Amino acid sequence: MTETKNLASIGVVGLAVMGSNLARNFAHNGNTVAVYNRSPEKTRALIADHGDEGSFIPSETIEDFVASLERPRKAIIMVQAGKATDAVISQLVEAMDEGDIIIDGGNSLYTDTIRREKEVAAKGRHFVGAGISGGEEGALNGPSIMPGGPKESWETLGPILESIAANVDGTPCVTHIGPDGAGHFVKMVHNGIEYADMQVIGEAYQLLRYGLNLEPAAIADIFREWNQGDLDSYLIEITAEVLAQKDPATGAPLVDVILDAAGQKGTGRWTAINGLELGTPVTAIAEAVFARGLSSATAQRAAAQEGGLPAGIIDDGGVDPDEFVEDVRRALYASKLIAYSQGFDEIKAGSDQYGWDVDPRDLATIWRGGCIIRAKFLNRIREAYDTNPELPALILDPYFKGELEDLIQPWRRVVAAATHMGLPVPVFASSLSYYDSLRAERLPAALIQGQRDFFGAHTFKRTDREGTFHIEWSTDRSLTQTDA
Ligand code: NBP
Repeated sequence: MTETKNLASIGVVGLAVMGSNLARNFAHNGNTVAVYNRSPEKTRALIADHGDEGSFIPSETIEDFVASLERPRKAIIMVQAGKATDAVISQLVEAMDEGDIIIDGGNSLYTDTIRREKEVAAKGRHFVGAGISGGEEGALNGPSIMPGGPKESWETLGPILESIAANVDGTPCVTHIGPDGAGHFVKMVHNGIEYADMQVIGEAYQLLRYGLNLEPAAIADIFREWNQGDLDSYLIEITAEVLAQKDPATGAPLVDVILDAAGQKGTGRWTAINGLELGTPVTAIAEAVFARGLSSATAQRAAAQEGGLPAGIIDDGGVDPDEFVEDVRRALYASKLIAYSQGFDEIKAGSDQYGWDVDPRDLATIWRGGCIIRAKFLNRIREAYDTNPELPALILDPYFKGELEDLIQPWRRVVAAATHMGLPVPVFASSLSYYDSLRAERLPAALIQGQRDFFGAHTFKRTDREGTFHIEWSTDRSLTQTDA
């Protein structure tokens, strides 16, 4: 291919589920798209099945692919995260020229993105790690896109990414998040929030199903109704669809024939690990990741059931069924609020640590469409950060504080009832404990500091005076100031 031919404004490398749909989305929106996949069959299949949907330039070598791009060349990598991404980056760096832009649209770990940007920049090319959310459907019809990387690259890339992103109230669901790994970091936390959001929906289902003994179809109706109010979101909407679905093989409710062992690909786990590393409690997200892990420990669960672990006295929690449905809705809403509040805390902590200057308003804006956690509720989050960009915690926003006035009592009732019913609600319960910890005037951390000083002379601070202190525990138990 020579450069006198029509050139593509953007290229996509990797034409599996995400890449092929993204390439079609670019083409549908008037862009000429260069496409390349390691195995040429996928490239040929894309052109055979969808070549008439827009302007594609297929290539079967990376060199031809690069030659088919207009300058500065812009190529989005949509291959498996990890080694495959590194391999494709090396090939592109080799084939491209100074000033060209390599975009990694996969679910890469943000620390890999930071490393890659340095390596690619050292070779005179630009590198942008961009989180892309929305799965297959989003990639085709409009995802939410979270690009990091240098600001100059955003100026070149912005218009083309805006052309394919989801759009809410005239605003595209894409913006420059911040330098180097900021985009992938934010996408990671987005996925962590998604884990928590799915788990709280699961816990609500569990309570209605096994606490109130409602059938899946009846619970589907409840979720449909919930989707008309504060909980209006993509995840609640699809939950109703899944619960209403019958198994084509047996006619039983589909949810009853699906093995209850949840899979995961790692982004939730990264969010939890990162929360631990930053010292930011993302308990709702971590509990959701652990809940998936526990569900998949099928052998251990079977042994626990066979072993007949004592359940204690189980009862119906003394609940009125109608009131309980509404209580569960409120407990779900409250726990979800905690998950988002913690997720935004983690983003702030990461942004501070790496100097990214991420604006929480941008996230609340671009997550309103295209992505899996899209929800009406994000408008409220945007308003909260619009009013006070320096909010110490999302739940301290006056609107959400007002909501919590209505949510707190039902939330307590539901956690108590779940305990009576013997039903697990790890995120509902841990989120309530987090909330009570945040509000508590005194925490048992004082006792822990005393213990640490006892066994390890780790010292402690006092409430009544400045300085660092130690008790001579093994001798006369006198007080010494260690920093005097
Ligand atoms: P996969 O993650 O399943 O990756 C398959 C693609 O990677 C194929 O094009 C394959 O080429 C290519 N590839 C591999 Br594997 N090793 C390669 C190598 N060494 N060199 C060149 N190409 C290689 O694809 P996906 O599900 O479309 O996801 C793409 C990216 O988007 C991933 O990072 C994923 O985490 C992320 N993502 C996925 C979703 C989703 O809903 N699926 C959502 C959001 C983000 P081949 O055809 O020659 O084997």
